[in-house]
Amino acid sequence: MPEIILHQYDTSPFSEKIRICLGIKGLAWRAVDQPVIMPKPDLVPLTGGYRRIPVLQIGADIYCDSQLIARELERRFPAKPLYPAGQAGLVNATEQWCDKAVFQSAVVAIFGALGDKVDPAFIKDREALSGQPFNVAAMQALSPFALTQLKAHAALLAEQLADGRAFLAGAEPCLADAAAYYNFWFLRSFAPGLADRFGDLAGFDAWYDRVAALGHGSRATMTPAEALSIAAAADPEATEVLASDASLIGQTVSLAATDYGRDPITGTLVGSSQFSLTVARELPELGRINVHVPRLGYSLTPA
Ligand SMILES: N[C@@H](CCC(=O)N[C@@H](CS)C(=O)NCC(=O)O)C(=O)O
Repeated sequence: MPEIILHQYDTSPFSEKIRICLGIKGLAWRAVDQPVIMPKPDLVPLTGGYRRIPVLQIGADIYCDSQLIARELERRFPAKPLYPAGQAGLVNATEQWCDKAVFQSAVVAIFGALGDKVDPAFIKDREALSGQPFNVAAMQALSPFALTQLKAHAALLAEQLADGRAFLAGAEPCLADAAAYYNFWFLRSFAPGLADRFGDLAGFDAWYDRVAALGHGSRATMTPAEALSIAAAADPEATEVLASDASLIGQTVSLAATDYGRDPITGTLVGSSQFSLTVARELPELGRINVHVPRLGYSLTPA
């Protein structure tokens, strides 16, 4: 079985979501630490342009976006399900909610609280990422409001836990817990004083501690050079194709996130499902690499 390689950095909240998923499944994996800001010379050759974190690598298959990474981990390692039977709707809705609305409130609350301590190089990088000003002064002004929003999100989670269940979907943890947890982990890691304010939400802190205690599975490290050589030595897995996409297969296309970090990934469309799109890229130093993105939130443009 090829190794699970996660391109990540320790302070990345979306990486924490996936690290908790790896903990839920009790998997062994290796972390390749990537830079927090551009350039990312050991990541971009693998992804073909995508710069966001995390990225999952299994051999010569590269999975972009935590949404698809969670789904791929489930496909390959179904034990200890991230999407428990009968709960997929709840899990997917919770993930969308937390990755968008809760994350946006967390960013404003945290960076507003950090204020002048935010590194100017980081600000410049994130402006390039989003195509918008990273306005710390505006975030400072909005931070108290963002905190009230975060607390209201936390209250919705506490409401779900009110019957005494251990985790959001019942007795066992799943992706809903990982997705709900990581924004509050982000807050506690970067603005610990702010996170103290959730203690009055019955059950919330105990749930947070239970998710934290799940851990990250069995983690080891890998150098970027080793990850690249593993990709070079491997062949991508066979891909499926949706009948409705058959006419596009074999065409050169660009795939890009539609929210931020829209750098296109250009290659030959070789795979599609309801949930993913796959392009093949041929590189002299790496051979063939298949890059997979989620369908939801990504555009496909004939190149
Ligand atoms: N929808 C993406 C969002 C990923 C994301 O925003 N990641 C942040 C780090 S947590 C990022 O890539 N920031 C810019 C960077 O690290 O270059 C996902 O779920 O993976």
